Amino acid sequence: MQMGFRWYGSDNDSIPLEYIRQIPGVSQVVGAIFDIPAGELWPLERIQALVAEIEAAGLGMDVVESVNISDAIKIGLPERDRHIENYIATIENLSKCGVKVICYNFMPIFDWIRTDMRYQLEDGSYCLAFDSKLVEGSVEEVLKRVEDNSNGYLLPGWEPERLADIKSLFEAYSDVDEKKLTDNFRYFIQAIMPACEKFDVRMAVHPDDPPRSLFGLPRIVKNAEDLRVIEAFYDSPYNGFTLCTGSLAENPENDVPAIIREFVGRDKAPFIHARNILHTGNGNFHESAHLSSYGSLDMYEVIRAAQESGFDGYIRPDHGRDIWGEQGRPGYGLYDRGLGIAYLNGLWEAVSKGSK
Ligand code: CS2
Ligand code: MN
Repeated sequence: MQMGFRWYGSDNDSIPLEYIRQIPGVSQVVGAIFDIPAGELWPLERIQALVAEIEAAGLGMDVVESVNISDAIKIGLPERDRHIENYIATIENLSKCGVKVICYNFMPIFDWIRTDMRYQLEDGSYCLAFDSKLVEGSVEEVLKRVEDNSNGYLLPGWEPERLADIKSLFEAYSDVDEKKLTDNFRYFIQAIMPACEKFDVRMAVHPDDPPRSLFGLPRIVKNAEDLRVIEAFYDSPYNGFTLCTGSLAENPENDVPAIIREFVGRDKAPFIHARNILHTGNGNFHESAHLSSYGSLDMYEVIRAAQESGFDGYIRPDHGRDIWGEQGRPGYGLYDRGLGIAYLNGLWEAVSKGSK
């Protein structure tokens, strides 16, 4: 297991690499280049510069999150083939810089969605929360509501230039149902897999968050059944998953340790996001401290499932709360993710010693 920490780059992240280096057990930065639009090529020099900066701080960048998939690929527009060529060239460039895993998602239009970016918990800390009632209504109303709650930060995929065009984006998806999205996903995977094998880069799709349809848009990475369909597109360790415990657990029907056992057991999950959430009824939830007793997920069982199925990939804490007065990028502050790592390390050591 190698522990990582997501970082948005020196221009975009208030956390210095030197601090990340001081969190016990962290060897990896999960990084990305954020200013290149989906569909375009990541130039070799840009990746080299990022890796050099991370390595100078004594860390590595084996995992990139995300190389985003363009709407053209998801919708199946003619320019998808050019975007796929760029994706393949990006895989080659990443491989030249030592990258082993690409985390990505296949959600139409939006990445993860919360309705409150600064929900206060009883202990005074702040976290991200989701209230199903607040995603009812027109997309414009919902966007406005979420933006007003976003503490000045943007949710991924919520860049103003994209949102300005939200109506036409929705129109472009109007005939994309689950079947068509699945077909387009298969087309993409089958096109890039030979390059992944050649350049030794594993694809790891992140589950939809939350794992259900919103605004009438199809969602196809929600549960074990969906993962099996994706696995069958191309059965190879290079076509794998990021098992995000929080995202999957947002549907109480998902048995997260069982999903870990199944897909890690078949060597299809090179990357785990560890996060806890608390169900609050009616499909609502908020994120919580990582500790099992604070959320609906048993993190001991999560780590035990990973270890017992032979997990030797990368793991990172996913979102953390804002604590100790920090007002970080929502979900991506330093302190609570640091605490999460200390806890995950403790669980990992306890499970491994207990099984001897
Ligand atoms: C991440 C996702 O912040 C998060 O919740 O887990 O945004 C993840 O990076 C993407 O969905 C992967 O493309
Ligand atoms: Mn995640």
